[in-house]
Amino acid sequence: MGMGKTNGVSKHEIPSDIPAEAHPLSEEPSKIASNINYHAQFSPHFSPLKFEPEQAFYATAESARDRLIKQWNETYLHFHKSDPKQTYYLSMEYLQGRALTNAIGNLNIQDAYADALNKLGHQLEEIVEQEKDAALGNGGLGRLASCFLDSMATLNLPAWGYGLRYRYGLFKQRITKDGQTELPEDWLEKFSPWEIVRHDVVFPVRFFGHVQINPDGSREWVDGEVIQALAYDVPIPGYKTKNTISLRLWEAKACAEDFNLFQFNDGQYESSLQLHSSAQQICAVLYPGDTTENGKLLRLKQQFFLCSASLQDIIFRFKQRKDGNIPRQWSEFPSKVAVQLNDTHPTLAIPELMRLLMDNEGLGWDEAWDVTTRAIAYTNHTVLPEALEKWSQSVMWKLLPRHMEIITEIDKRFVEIVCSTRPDLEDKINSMSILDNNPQKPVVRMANLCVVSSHTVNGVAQLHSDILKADLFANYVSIWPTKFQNKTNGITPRRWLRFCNPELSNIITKWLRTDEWVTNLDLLVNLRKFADNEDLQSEWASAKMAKKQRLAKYILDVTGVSIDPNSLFDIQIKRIHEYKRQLLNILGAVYRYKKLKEMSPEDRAKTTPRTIMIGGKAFATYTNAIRIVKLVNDVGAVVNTDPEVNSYLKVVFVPNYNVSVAEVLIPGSELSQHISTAGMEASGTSNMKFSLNGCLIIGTLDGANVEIREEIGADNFFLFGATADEVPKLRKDRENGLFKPDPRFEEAKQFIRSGAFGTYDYNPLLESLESNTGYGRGDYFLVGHDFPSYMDAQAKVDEAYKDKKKWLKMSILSTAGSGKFSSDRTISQYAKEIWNIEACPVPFKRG
Ligand code: 26Q
Repeated sequence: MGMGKTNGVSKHEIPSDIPAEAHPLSEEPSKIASNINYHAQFSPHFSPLKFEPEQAFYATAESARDRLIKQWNETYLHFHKSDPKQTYYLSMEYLQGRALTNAIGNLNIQDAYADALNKLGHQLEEIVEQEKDAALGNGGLGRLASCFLDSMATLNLPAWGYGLRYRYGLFKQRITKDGQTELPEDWLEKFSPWEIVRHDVVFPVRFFGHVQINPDGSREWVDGEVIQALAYDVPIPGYKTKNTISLRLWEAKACAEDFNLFQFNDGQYESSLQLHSSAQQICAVLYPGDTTENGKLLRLKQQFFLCSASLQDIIFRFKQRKDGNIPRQWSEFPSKVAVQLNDTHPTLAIPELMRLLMDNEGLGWDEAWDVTTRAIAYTNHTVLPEALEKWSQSVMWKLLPRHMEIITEIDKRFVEIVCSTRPDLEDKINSMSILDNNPQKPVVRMANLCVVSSHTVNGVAQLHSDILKADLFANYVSIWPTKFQNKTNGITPRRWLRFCNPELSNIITKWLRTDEWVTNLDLLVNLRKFADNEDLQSEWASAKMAKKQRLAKYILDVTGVSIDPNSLFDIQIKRIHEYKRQLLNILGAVYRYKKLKEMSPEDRAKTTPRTIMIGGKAFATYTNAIRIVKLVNDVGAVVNTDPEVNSYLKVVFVPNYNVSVAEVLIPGSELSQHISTAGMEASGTSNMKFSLNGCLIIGTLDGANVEIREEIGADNFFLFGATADEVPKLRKDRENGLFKPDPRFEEAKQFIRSGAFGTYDYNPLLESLESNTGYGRGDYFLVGHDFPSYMDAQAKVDEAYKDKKKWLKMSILSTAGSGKFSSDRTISQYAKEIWNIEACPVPFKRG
């Protein structure tokens, strides 16, 4: 049915017994099919004669969107009537990935959609692959924001996300013989079926200009350029609940008055459209940075654009939800509004809220400060000094003159109070102040502004929060001992197990005799008692094998490399960064390869066959990261084509790592590497995703690894490396020439230097691993120190894998111990301990 050749336009034909009729809410497959057909025929995006997988995807997505819109309107109305305290999550990044499986899965209507598509001659699995990832983020921080939205919706919390609608998301990575090249990622090439433009929600955002003092003494920011922020809403459905919240993404626009028709008619096209072009730049691209200090004015404009538009919207809603005709008191604001800053990127929300309250609403300083500090909370995601945002004071004065007045005043009051009440901190105040007035390079320290102005500051894993308190923010802790909290990150079990790994999910549901684990992940501990059960183990092994086969097929499709599903699948996927130590991984692989080459065929046959997969994007200007990508590819090219060795070892670089690729890799993984230098990875979240899918971890005591190991048991974790408190001394020793390298480490480096993997100049990269050289910082990331214990841990992995029963047991125990890492747990803690908000479920109406 449906496939035959018709008029030369499309191979797929919609069967004539399926009328094109709108049935937006029916749950019956034939009516859903009609509704999909209706969208295919009447949506203005494609010719109605086409019903290829691509058109089928858009029509299916639009039919799912019909349901979401209904729930989403009901949710908005319900929140409006109930008037609860609401959280606004401000983030420069969201890594949403694909939305179709998630939407119909959360609506619990997946099977009916699969049936409906069958009737239309398509397969659901094929259709969902048509969707482009929405990659409006770089990595962990952006994906965390997306997991949080899923949990907020699922927990029925009155909460919203705010972000920017970047025209181009994170770049597409292509691998050539020269390594990585970057291409623009055109996620809106056709259109996104999930966003709803809100032409009625527009706010002006000003840049530049100056501060005017009015006759009554009030201050007002005037002139400069004014750009319009237009809202696009993406509905975020909760799992098996009516609650559907919003991710509001702002787009920058100039308005018609800004178009100088006179100039245009005079042939001055560029100047006539000057503001239009200025507006277009703001949301043109996501800023691709995980560390590097770079790109100035435009990034700052983006940050302010997000903050100003979002706060105007929040204030508008606060005023709109009044009690009858009685206007709200401003003192009520913090009991109605919680604003969470996802890192320092939206710090300007602080002076912007102060400005709106004082200059627009007429509040005095003290009242505005009280309201602001009680509303705002800040999450830190890094301790790397180069990733702590600092903005040039002169750039800030130029772009945001009123905000700089306000920041200066916040700083002055803070310094005054510390100096008058805490003489013991006198010698610390220079590092604690918000303004760094170093005449060489005066800057605003955004993290300090956040700490001073927020009621709560949190880290993202226990170790990270401890380091923040002991180190980065130690002086503030002595002033505000209760301001600092930990909120260990989490991941949504819907996307990261239930939907990406239905095979394993069904086994879990069968053995737990309930699917409640999907919203109560702690129930997974009940798998522990079956960890030795042979039936469970054999079901577990087949589910893993199915996912390994799918992964092998994927790798073949995208790289042409054929990998053996019977080998140990070992994966490291994350942004390429020296502190994450992909270099340690590849040096280990190089050493393994060299030893395999030296072995007799008999000895080789006794080794554990391994497929090492490494994926991740490198920031284009981060030279060493780019070199690491090249090295992994070069090692792979040699190893994979070496007939002596390639049935025992393969090394694959997985191109263009993103959310959808992760959804294929993680379920098929058996070992994953989380091997950052201790103290440097704030949390990590992919470690949680792997663990949840029954993958074992080789890792350092860093970030959330520490807690994962606690939960699943030390016996089930391959630990190695220095601990965070040993790191400073080891670095000193290294500088002082006290470090004695392990011969295996020297051998691996020497093998690369010998040209075994080609003639590319790897010296700068390898020199970064040496002490006191011109390059790098003298093995700052301690690859050399950790190499021997890493290799020992890898040998234990090889041994453990030989004992299939033991490995399966460890795998089951990994899943069983992952309950803590649900983002539902994380978000419940934020709701209770930071936001002070409560669930506001939309009632299910009868009939
Ligand atoms: C900073 C200044 C200027 C321009 C860009 C940036 C910038 C942009 C993105 C700085 C950092 C980022 C992203 C950071 C990030 O993804 N951090 C990760 O956050 C995760 C969620 O908490 C943690 O699990 C990871 O450990 C952390 O690396």
